[in-house]
Amino acid sequence: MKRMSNCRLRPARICPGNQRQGLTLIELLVVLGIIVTIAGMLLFMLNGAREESRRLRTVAQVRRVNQVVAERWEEVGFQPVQLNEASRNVVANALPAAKLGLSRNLKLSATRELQRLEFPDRISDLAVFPQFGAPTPAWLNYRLKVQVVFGTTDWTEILTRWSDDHEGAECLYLILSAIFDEDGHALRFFSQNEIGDIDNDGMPEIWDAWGNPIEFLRWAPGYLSPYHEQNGVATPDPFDPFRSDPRFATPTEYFDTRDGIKKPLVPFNLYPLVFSAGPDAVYGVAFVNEPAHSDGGVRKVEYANLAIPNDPFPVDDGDGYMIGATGDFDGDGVQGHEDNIDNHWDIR
Ligand SMILES: [Ca+2]
Ligand SMILES: [Ca+2]
Ligand SMILES: [Ca+2]
Ligand SMILES: [Ca+2]
Repeated sequence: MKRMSNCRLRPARICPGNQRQGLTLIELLVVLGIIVTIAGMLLFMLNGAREESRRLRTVAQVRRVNQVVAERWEEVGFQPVQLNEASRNVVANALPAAKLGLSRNLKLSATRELQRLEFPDRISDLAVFPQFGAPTPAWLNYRLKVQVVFGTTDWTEILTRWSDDHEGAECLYLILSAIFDEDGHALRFFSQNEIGDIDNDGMPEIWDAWGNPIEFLRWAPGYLSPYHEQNGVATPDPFDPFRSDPRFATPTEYFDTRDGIKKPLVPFNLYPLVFSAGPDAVYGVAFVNEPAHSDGGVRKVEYANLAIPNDPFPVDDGDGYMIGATGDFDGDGVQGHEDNIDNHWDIR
């Protein structure tokens, strides 16, 4: 009885027993439309949440890497250095008035050499024996690990197999595998699914939450950040307390990517750069070998190594870019670095 009376009040089509049953096509389409819209919104929210969780995971990874690297960076940079025999002879043969300055300058070069050996960021840092100082235990250890990975001590063979794609990320993997505390090496902070080999050359990298290698540059003088004011007067190189780098007296020029103007370069504070390409998988940083750039857009810039050994402050690559400079290198109109996650901007 109750059902009958209800039915009179309702539209005819939803009552059983009436002639028209079900929905009209238009109504069906409207309902479907609403369902699709709601599903789309849910999916959008879910995707947003998933992207946010990836971002947070990657920030945590970069923070972990940075903790390990920063601690070691200070240790290495402030370590007292001894001059090798060749350098001592150079000082001994110098004019008395020049001895002190020369000795400080050579010690600065020795410190930078130490930074290079302890923080390799390219294959050549490990393939070529140091020209300026002696090999360090950490450097020999990295070499040994490379030999184990490739199963040979023949570096000619290693160099045919170890590709320079993502070499910074691969060196970072080696660095973390060789830094120990009382509980073990620093790689233990990363699970198996955070480590992979994206370029299939046998040498692993640490992957961000989007499955791309976390890249590494020991010196990134072109990278603009709160650490890199590019003003050696206000924020000088902390490892050069006597300002013995000759450019303090006679600055060379560098290309300021902010305004495109060449300016006098006075050596400034440099800090290692650890960075994820972010959701767009594009690094947009000069030097990094990006697969997306393989058709000529690769920005591979070398550190200068001419008059000053291991000079971290090259002027530019002839195209106006210093190592670490950012830009739209694949020319698609998007600055690839803007969604990156790094240890300069994102974990302070
Ligand atoms: Ca590689
Ligand atoms: Ca690899
Ligand atoms: Ca990016
Ligand atoms: Ca781009």
